[in-house]
Amino acid sequence: MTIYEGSFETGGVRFAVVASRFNDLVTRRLLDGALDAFRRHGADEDAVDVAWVPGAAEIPVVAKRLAESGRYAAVVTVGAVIRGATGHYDAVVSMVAGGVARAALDTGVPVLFGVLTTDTLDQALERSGSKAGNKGFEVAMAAIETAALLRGMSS
Ligand code: INI
Repeated sequence: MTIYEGSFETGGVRFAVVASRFNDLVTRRLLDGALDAFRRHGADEDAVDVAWVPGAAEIPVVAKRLAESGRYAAVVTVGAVIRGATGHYDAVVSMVAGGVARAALDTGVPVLFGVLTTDTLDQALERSGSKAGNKGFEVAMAAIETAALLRGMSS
């Protein structure tokens, strides 16, 4: 029996993060969490590139471009879609969730979903470094693990 399992070794590969500026009070904290996870697991600062997009709806096209470049073992996305008073919420959530999944499946490169979808700003702040952890840190860990798993499967 063969069991494939990832590890939390970054192994000298490169990662990219796509971060959206909309609600950047939240998304900067998610980005910091992601960068902290990469750094604490041995990735050099130079091994991680960051691309800023205007809003979560723009994440998929940029994540796909980075994934298909062949330069990155995984691409992490961070964003914050907050229901608030906007009628945009459902459209933006569906664009970003479907687009991120497609970017991963179309390229074969893990594209991790670190976009918070919450009813309120407080809920988003809770998930970006206060009492409910930091989603950016979590998805970067998942990126490291999935990249290591794929490396193991192809060696
Ligand atoms: N983009 C977000 O990242 N978060 C939001 O909460 C949001 N709301 O509420 O509208 C949002 N809208 C902008 C959208 O992502 C695009 O940038 C815009 O529609 C242009 O395509």
